[in-house]
Parts: sequence; C-alpha cells; structure tokens
Amino acid sequence: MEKRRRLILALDVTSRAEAKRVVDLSKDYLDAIKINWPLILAAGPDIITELAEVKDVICDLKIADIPNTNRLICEQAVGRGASAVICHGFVGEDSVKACVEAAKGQVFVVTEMSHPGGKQFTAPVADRLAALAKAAGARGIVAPATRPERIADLRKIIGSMEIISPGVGAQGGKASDALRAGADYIIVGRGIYESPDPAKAARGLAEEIEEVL
Ligand code: O7E
Repeated sequence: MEKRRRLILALDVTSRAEAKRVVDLSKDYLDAIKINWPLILAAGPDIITELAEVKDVICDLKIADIPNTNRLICEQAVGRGASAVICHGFVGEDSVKACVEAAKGQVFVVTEMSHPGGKQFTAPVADRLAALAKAAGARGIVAPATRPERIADLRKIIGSMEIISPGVGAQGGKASDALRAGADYIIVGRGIYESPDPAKAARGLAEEIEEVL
C-alpha cells in the first residue's frame, strides 16, 4: 500500500455498480480501498479481485475466530487479491498470529472502536490490544479519529507500527486532528460515497491531509 495520499476509502456501498462509480470518481486521491461485509455480501467476493486491479484492497472482515478459522479466512481474502486484512484482537494472540502468518504480516488489529459504544468494552482494553498487535507481528492497528488523544496514547505503545484511523466526517472526527495525533492513514466512508460529488469530497480531504504533512 502506497503511503502518499494517506487516505483510505471505506467502500460500504451495496452494489457493484455504485462501488465502481465511487472508486472511479475518487481513486486519484486514495492509497487504498477498504471493503467490508456490506459490499462483499452484495457484490460477491470477486469484487475483491476486481477492485485490487485499481487500488490496494484492505479486507475489513473484522476476523474474530479460532486460529484455524482465521487462517482459512485470511487465505481466501489474500488469495482473491487483498493486500491486507483487519482482525480483532480480543480473541487472543494465537488467533491474531494465525492472521499474521496467513497474510504475511499484512494485518491491522482493531483496538478502541470509534463509535460511542466503543467506549463500553473496547476502550478499557485498547492498550492491551495494541500491545498484543505488536507482539503478534501485525503491520498496524485501527484507532479512533473520534478520540485523537487515544491515537496519541496508542502510538506510544506500538512505536513505529502503522495506525489507520476511521471516524472522520460522519462520525464527527477530523482528518487533520487524527493525523496530528499520530495516525498514518485516515479512513473515510460516508463522507465520500454519500457525497453528491465524491471526487470533490475526496479532493477536499486530500488537501486537508496534505496541509498537515
Ligand atoms: O463512518 P464512515 O462512513 O466514514 O465509515 C467508517 C468505516 O470504518 C466503516 O467501514 C466502519 O466499519 C469502519 N470502522 C469504524 O468506523 N470504526 C472502528 O472503530 C473500526 C472500523 C473499522 O473498519 O476497522 C477497520 C478499519
């Protein structure tokens, strides 16, 4: 995954046609496309391969199972062209390690989630989840743009590992705040794909990001 634009599109649309439309309009401003269950269930897993021809694809399946099942899921995602996967850490270090092995290190581990409910269960253990991600050899973590101070806290735990950060726009976070707090990439979904002008929305974010760098 290139580290140039520092912007990742969360492509949570539910048709192949809409996915292609949004990607065509925004791709010049992106380093990667993150896809999640809504699009994979709507368009089928071949959408991973199709989008991987345009940009790096991060498969956000939030994998959370026993090591063997995690391995099987990662092999399917990577085999279809995913450049990286996202997993949960609460299932334990062995499960995360299985992802790391199957995806050759290209794994991001969810820590404190960005929505209000993220404070309930993920926030109290986020530091431990970040340490687990590091111990398991993951590439990075997912940390909330809605709470930039937590990005800064988690950065201290993981050192030079990468932070990808959702919660900008629709959830109230600001790209520049998250970057200043230590995020490497910003993840934006609705702020781009629900915009009447996705190209303009992505360009606006790219400009805001560039000003901080
Ligand atoms: O709010 P949006 O529309 O900009 O979309 C945010 C995306 O990031 C969406 O796909 C959601 O599933 C994801 N996300 C969060 O919003 N908060 C989190 O804490 C974690 C994720 C996530 O995707 O984790 C992996 C990046």
